[in-house]
Amino acid sequence: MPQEKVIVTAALTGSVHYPSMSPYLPLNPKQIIEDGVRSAEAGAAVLHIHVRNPENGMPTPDLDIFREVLTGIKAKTNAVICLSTGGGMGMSTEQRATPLITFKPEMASLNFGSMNFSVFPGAEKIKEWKYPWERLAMLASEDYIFPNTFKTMREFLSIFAANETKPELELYDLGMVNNVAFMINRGHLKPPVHLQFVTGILGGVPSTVNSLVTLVNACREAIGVDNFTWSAIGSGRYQMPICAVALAMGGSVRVGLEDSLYISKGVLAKSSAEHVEKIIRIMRELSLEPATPEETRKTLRLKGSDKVNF
Ligand code: KMH
Ligand code: ZN
Repeated sequence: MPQEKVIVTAALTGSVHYPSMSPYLPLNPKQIIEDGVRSAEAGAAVLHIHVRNPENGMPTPDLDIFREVLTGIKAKTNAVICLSTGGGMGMSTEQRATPLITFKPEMASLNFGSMNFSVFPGAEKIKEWKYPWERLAMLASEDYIFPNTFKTMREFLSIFAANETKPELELYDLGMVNNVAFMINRGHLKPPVHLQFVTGILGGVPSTVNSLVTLVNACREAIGVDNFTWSAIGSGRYQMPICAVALAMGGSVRVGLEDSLYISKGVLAKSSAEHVEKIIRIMRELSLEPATPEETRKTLRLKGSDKVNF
């Protein structure tokens, strides 16, 4: 049976899209804050946050930029902040962990296995580059392995526990389900865990109905039906179709410019808020309601926005 309330997450800028791909990708703190506030007003209960160097749009672990964005969003919305610990390509594990340790958010992403993570085919479509680093970074991703070893995951999980931050486990492939079950069995993770199934990344599962059904069923078997909540991401063109499948299966959804730059065929989205409005229109047609931030805190057992360090 589908759930009645759906947690809508807006992922505002991420690190897999590049400034040359869309003039609407928010790059500086003011733009990220504005898009976050608009997305929350449109009905997103969770805002997933990366930050970028305002000079050139490159993903950065800079704590001052994070602080500006986090405090700016918190001043204007009650939305749950879900910090990224995936960071950007080439960031060290320490650089990915420091924002979590510093700001102690209610929630943060945790990528649950190492994988090829590539965006290089996208470089062929770009005619004019805004910044020189973009082309080099995109092409370098052909040889990139996103490192999330068992030791890294274990160390991250102890940081999450020490800060009472709820991990949102990002699963890109079937083997990662096994990683979750293993970490629960070893006592490094306490159920119920919250999972984010990511489809359509080159290096992970394709964006198909079967991928999502297989991942969810594998979790039901390996982790137990009552031991997880979940949400789904469809990358690029498959953002809305995968979210629609997730809704039909009783899951929650993530939208936003981190995952797709388009709002419809050939039309760039001007803000993640447009995606939020669109998925909520689809939800209402399916008699589903968006969860409020407070309902989300209750469902995911979050510590509360008064216990973060920003
Ligand atoms: N960029 C997405 C494919 C993270 O930030 O830790 C997954 C993601 C991971 O959001
Ligand atoms: Zn992210």
